[in-house]
This record gives sequence, structure tokens and C-alpha cells, in this order.
Amino acid sequence: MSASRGALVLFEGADRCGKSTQARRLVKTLEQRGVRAELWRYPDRTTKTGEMIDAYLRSESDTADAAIHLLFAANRWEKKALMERKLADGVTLVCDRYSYSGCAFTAAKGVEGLDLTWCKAPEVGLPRPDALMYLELSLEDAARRGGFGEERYETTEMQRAVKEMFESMREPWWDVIDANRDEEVIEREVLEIALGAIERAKSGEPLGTLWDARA
Ligand code: DGP
Repeated sequence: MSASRGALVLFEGADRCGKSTQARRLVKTLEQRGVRAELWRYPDRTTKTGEMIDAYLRSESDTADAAIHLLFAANRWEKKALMERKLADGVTLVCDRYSYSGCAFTAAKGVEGLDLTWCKAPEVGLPRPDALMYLELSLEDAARRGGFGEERYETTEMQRAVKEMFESMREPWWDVIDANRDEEVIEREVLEIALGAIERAKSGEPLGTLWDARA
């Protein structure tokens, strides 16, 4: 076992599944319990690569599919050192999307050559989450939460393909959460999973890297 550290707790899922709400709530609850925690999200639109990604998502610029994929990955790489420092310092990072979205969204485009294997390559070596909560919501239930926004990927066809990609990436250690329940019920389940990850990290379970297998 290595030194005590903070946990990397990740939320993934298609658009409108409630990730951002749950991530925000979790950070608040952890802080109330005296756990040092921060909310992170990808893409981080505030950095230079993030500005380019933001323009792409709002269809203000066009970028080749391979190039934008690498930019999303770079957006994670540029924060890797900070992420590792914070975790080593004992801070738990609650992350809204990460490399799994990166791969699911690009592979969902169905562009020749850009399959999941290709998509995963630039993410190799990034920290692996200690817990991955995949919020599962049907397309019908997602649609009932209101129409999609204006951004590039917010169409039913794209979201269907994204969900299929998440399904084919799914590993046994993921926590799949039924997102079609009251927020408070989901919140309790989420907290339990997060506290388990925090405990493991605190007691010295080493931080893994993508895409090493996990028990
Ligand atoms: P969000 O800010 O969480 O709504 O994400 C913006 C959109 O970008 C959303 O449709 C999901 C998508 N997305 C998030 N991360 C990645 C990524 O790494 N690669 C690609 N291609 N799309 C991503």
C-alpha cells in the first residue's frame, strides 16, 4: 500500500442523465462531512484547448474529428499534474466526465478508423478513477427532461450511439446507477459509493492509470 490520498470519483453518462447535479451535490455533502473535495469537469472550457473545444461544440468552428478528439484528450493531459498533486494532498476530486466520455463521443460518430481502440490510445497513462458512476437513463426518459440544447452532439441519434459506446466500454467495476429515480435516492447511493472510494484511497490503495484492468 502507498500513502494516503484523495479519491478520484467520476460521473459518466449520456447528456441529461443528471451527472452535473449529482456531482455538485456530492461535493457539497462531502464538504459538510469534513471531507476535502473539489468539483472538476471536462472539457475544462477555461484553458486554451478548452476555448477551442468550446467553439467546436457551439459549432463556431469546424475541426477534423481526429483533431478534436486529440484536443479533448490534451484538455485532460494539461491538468494531469495538478490532478495528481491534489489527490496526493488528500483532496478528493469529483469529476463530471472524463476519458470515457472522450472515447464514447468520438467513437459514436462512426468515422472510419476512429473506433474505440483508436480513441482510447491518447488517454493511456491518465489517472484511472477510483470509482466510476455511470448514470443510466433511457433516451425516452432523457427526452422527458426537456429538449436537448443547441450544442453539436445534442441530438437523439448521437445520444443513442453514445449510449451504445458506453455499453461496449463498460467494465465490471463500474457502478451503474438507475438515474430515473428521485434525486435524493440517487444521492444516497452515490454518497455510499464515493465514501467507499475515499476510504480505499485514504488507506493507501495506489492510484491506477488508464486503461489498466481493475478488480
Ligand atoms: P458538457 O459540458 O458535459 O455538457 O459536455 C459538452 C459536450 O461535449 C457533451 O455533449 C459531451 C461532449 N464531450 C465531453 N467530453 C468529450 C470528449 O472528451 N470528447 C468528445 N468528442 N466529446 C466530449
